[in-house]
Amino acid sequence: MVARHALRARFAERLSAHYSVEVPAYTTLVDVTEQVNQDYCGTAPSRERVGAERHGAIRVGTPEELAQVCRIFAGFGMFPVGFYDLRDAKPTPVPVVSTAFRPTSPAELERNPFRVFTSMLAVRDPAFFNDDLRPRLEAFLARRQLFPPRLLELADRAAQDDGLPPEAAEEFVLLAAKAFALSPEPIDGPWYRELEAVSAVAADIGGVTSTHINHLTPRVLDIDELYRRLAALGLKMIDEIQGPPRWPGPDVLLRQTSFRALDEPRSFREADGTIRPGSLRVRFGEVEARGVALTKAGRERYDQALAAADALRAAEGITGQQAAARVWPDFFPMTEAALAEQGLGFFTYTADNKGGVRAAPILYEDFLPRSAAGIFQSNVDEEADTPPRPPQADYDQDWLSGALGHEILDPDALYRAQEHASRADAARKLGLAPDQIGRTL
Ligand code: OOG
Ligand code: NI
Repeated sequence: MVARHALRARFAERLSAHYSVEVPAYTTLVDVTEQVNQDYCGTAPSRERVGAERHGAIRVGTPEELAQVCRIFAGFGMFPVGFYDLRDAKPTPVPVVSTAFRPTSPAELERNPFRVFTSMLAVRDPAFFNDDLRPRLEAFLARRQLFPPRLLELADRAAQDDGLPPEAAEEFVLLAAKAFALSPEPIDGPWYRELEAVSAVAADIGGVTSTHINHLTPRVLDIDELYRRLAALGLKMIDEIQGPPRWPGPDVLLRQTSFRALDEPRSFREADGTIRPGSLRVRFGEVEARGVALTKAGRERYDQALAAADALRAAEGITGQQAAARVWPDFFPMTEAALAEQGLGFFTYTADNKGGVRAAPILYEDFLPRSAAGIFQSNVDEEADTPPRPPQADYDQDWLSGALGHEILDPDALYRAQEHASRADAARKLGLAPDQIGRTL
């Protein structure tokens, strides 16, 4: 039997191999990331894990497609965690609602933490799609088949048996990777452009008959250094780093940055039936650095810090990262110990032999809606002029769980459970009550 975690590792590897052929700059990104990680003198908790660590992003069009994605990822031991609504993103809304598929237990994350940020087009939302366009978009999406029945069948078997025999395992990984590879099919030119006028993301999802990995992101241990090295190599970094700033205190949550990929050749079928060569530039390279997972109280601080940084940035005309670095000490303590004591971050607690307790930060395994919106935005050629309007269709977390046929798990609850289990364990070893260990929940 090939266990699900091994299937997941092979799947991530295969996607990475495909993607480096499709987007050559990705190879540079991975190489430089590996150099930076090697040079990094900090204490990386698990070098093995970091070396293989990737997240991908995919985008689908319908609840049915999303339910199929959910079955495929379940075959790799990846489950929907977190709900992200990017329709009210500022300054430009993105017409999607999203979740992330990932392993959920600490042991499975350690084996291979591959995760995929997965978005579904908000077709029903009249803020984006009017009564003329919507039925045609729905009909287009209803006609396509993203995943062959055999892939779904193998996925269901892998999920049920927690793995597959070697031959079926190979077939499963192959079919899954193929389903997310870029299709050479000509694109319907007029249709693609009509959607593009509404939103580049809508065209990327609903303008073609297949889906594809939009980006594949390695994890780096020093993202500022990586940013400098990539820029020095002449890669066009489109953005400053998104998320928390570099500062002397503990890194929290997630910091990400990206670069524009080059034009990718695609052919277009025009209205008169001719096929003409063209190009699209929707796929890109992204890299991320991960820090401590924050509690609800910590997340509130984070939101306050971002708001303060926004205000400072607007007032002084400095970059978002500069502004965040200035305001950060007003909101976050300088040490991990203080993050734990103040109940702002999640930690695991381990009893040592001398009756003491060691706290270790729990890594943030999820995404940030605002950074995600920034990543979406910064990588489309020119965003259509979608005026910010409140989302109008009720795509909420419950609705998305129903569409998936699987409950969307709450990231906060997962971190809390992990912290709680470690505290209970340490307490048992030391003959104490769980709430005597570390801070009280
Ligand atoms: C997903 C964008 C979000 C991230 O890292 O926050 C994302 C997409 O572009 O489809 O991947
Ligand atoms: Ni990403």
